[in-house]
Amino acid sequence: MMADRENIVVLTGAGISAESGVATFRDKDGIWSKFDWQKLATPEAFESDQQTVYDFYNTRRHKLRDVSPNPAHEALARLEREWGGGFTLITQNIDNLHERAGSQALIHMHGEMMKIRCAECETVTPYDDDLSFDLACRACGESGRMRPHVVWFGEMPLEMEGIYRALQEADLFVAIGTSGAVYPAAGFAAEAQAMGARTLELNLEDSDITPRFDAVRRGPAGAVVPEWVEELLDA
Ligand code: BV8
Repeated sequence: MMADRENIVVLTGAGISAESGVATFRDKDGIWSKFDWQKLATPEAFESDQQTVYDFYNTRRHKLRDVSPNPAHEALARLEREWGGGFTLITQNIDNLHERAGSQALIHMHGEMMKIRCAECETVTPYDDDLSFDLACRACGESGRMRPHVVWFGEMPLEMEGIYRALQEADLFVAIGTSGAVYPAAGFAAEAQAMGARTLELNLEDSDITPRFDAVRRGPAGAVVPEWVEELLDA
């Protein structure tokens, strides 16, 4: 019986958005099998070939207009609404499907695709249209220096303090649809476990961090997540 006052921390990765039609990164025909992350998702890439980085993110931003949250996103939003204890949702994803499903206690540790940031003054702005050199920063006026508000390789993920606080207080840590290939996110299960949390992995298949979990459930997130949430709320 899960006491209502227990604190749950959920970490999601690209696998939770796969059934919505958003490409994952390391599956068979994933994004990094077609594109070189070193040429597209690093600050150096942005400095050396800004237009190519713009094209890469504009293409993905366009695709986001044609996809919707799936039952896994909706189940997590329901859990947040109906759960009696603490609930924190950390996502590695830069899509906006969790918020569109109604999640609010949400940490986008790798940033958000539908926001842009001035590379000069760091001001972040929601923005739906294409990234281009013509864009000027509304805060400092600098033009041609707007970048996706996304954490690239080698950059510090966002809200790390809040994340480590949530991991410290977690009674249950659940990873959904992540390969456990990218740090520091891939280290969260071990950290939570070391601080006394039980750990559960919901994934289509084994990941790099499966050995870190007390329990695993295998299957597509769209089926496994609603099932798990139903059980939790009915307990
Ligand atoms: C950092 C935004 C210091 C961009 C991303 C050398 C140079 C520089 C850095 C490093 C280096 N060596 C190591 C590093 C650290 C590096 C790293 O870990 N590299 C890896 C490759 C070794 N990390 C960093 O650079 C990070 N910053 O370290 O700063 C620091 C350290 C500690 C504390 C503070 C600061 C920054 C990393 C962020 C990079 N940005 N994304 C963009 O999206 O364009 S990372 C990229 O991978 C994705 O965004 C995603 O967030 C992330 C993880 O991928 P997953 O979400 O797990 O997706 P993946 O495709 O891999 O897996 C899908 C999973 O879903 C699979 O398990 C599959 O089975 C499952 N699945 C599929 N379908 C379904 C499903 N599950 C359920 N249902 C389904 N239907």
